[in-house]
Amino acid sequence: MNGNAPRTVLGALLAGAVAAAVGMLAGPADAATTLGASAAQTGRYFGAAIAAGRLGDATYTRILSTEFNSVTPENEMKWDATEPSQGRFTYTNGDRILNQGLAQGAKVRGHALLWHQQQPSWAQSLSGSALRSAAINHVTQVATHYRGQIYAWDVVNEAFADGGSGGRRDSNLQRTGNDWIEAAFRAARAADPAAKLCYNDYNTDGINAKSTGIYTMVRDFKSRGVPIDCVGFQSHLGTSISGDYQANLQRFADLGVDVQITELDVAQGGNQANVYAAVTRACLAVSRCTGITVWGIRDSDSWRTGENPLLFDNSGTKKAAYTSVLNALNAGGSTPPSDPPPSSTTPPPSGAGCTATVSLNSWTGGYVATVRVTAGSSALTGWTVTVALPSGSAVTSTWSATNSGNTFRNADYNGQLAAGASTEFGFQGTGTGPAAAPTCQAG
Ligand code: G2I
Repeated sequence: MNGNAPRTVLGALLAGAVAAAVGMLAGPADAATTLGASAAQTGRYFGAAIAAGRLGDATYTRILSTEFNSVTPENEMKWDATEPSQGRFTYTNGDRILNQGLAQGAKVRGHALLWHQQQPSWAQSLSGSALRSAAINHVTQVATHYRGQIYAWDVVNEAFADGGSGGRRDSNLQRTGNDWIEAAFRAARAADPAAKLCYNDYNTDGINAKSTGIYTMVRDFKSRGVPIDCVGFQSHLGTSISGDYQANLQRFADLGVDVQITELDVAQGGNQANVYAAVTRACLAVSRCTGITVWGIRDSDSWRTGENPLLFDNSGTKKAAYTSVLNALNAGGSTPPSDPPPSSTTPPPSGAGCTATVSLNSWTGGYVATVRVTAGSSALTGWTVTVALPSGSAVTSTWSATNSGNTFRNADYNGQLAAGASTEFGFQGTGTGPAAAPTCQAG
């Protein structure tokens, strides 16, 4: 018995020391210990660009799944990757990124539908209307493949010129006509009404000629009802940050779009941790800044070879910049407004036959309607939905149904519904969308 006494005392001392250490490490009750969890405390995400080719690296995937609640494919959803020859689409690597994101409960940012770089060679050799229709088809096909699964798409990337002009960059896409950007946004909206649609660019990290050119375009789009929901600020930064970084984000947010930091990396130098913290604080201070993405995980994963611009070193160890970002996130900030619930109407009580509900994604001058058809107490072999459209509204495109004016019939593949089962179709229209519940008839 006596022999046990010293061990008991030692055990008690050890237990006390461990408890004290745990208490110190735990910190304030609401301090989260990963980037994603900490950002989520204010309703934001913290993401990383990831590469399909690195998903077999255990250190990489451990950090990815622990720290990040959003992912962006670094290259896998670009035009050259998804449509290597015209009309032949390959989604293997894009799908790997998507599935990794979904499996870990992360948002997936799509990047990028149209860009003057990383075009397949067949597209580089096109021009004029052939290029325009190939580009719009590309947007439609890729956004349709990922329909319903992408949080936000970079629909158009880097279309503005550097320097003082504030104008568009010359490119094969620009030479198809100045309206190529809005055509791309409209096609993306029709293909995936649930995704937020972003314009994304670099050297826009303050109020300057380039960011003002983009600001003017976004303001014009909002005033004419071109569907745009967000602007991405890549934020590939050097050793300092512009004093009006936050003010620049705010002026875009004030136009009625979300803003996102989409490709953050910062040259390593004495200031790296401070610059990272300043960007984080700026996003947190702007209520419509919905999240931050860093462009890679470890320094060795970065496109900026030798600049060590990321939050983890080559061996996957957290850097000072990591700690400064986590602390800034844990200090809290404004809360993004939650998305307005889609306006929806109440279905009539269900019996035999069917019911339909509609939800709207509207902008000035247009809308996308998603209609959910639900079978009543008996199975259906077909359905017809009639939607009352206000005067001045016309249907311009329909998917997963055929229409004649405001009457929609099931497509070949979604007419048969078991009792109580549902399907969806959608349409895009001009003017304002339906305000009353649609009617649904079996057959
Ligand atoms: O350039 C940095 C970023 C600027 N904003 C748009 C981003 O999409 C862009 O990302 C980079 C990727 O990080 C690089 O990984 O885009 C580059 C292409 O412009 C990517 O580089 C390419 C190489 O140029 C190719 O040779 C290589 O085959 O990555 C490809 C896949 O590893």
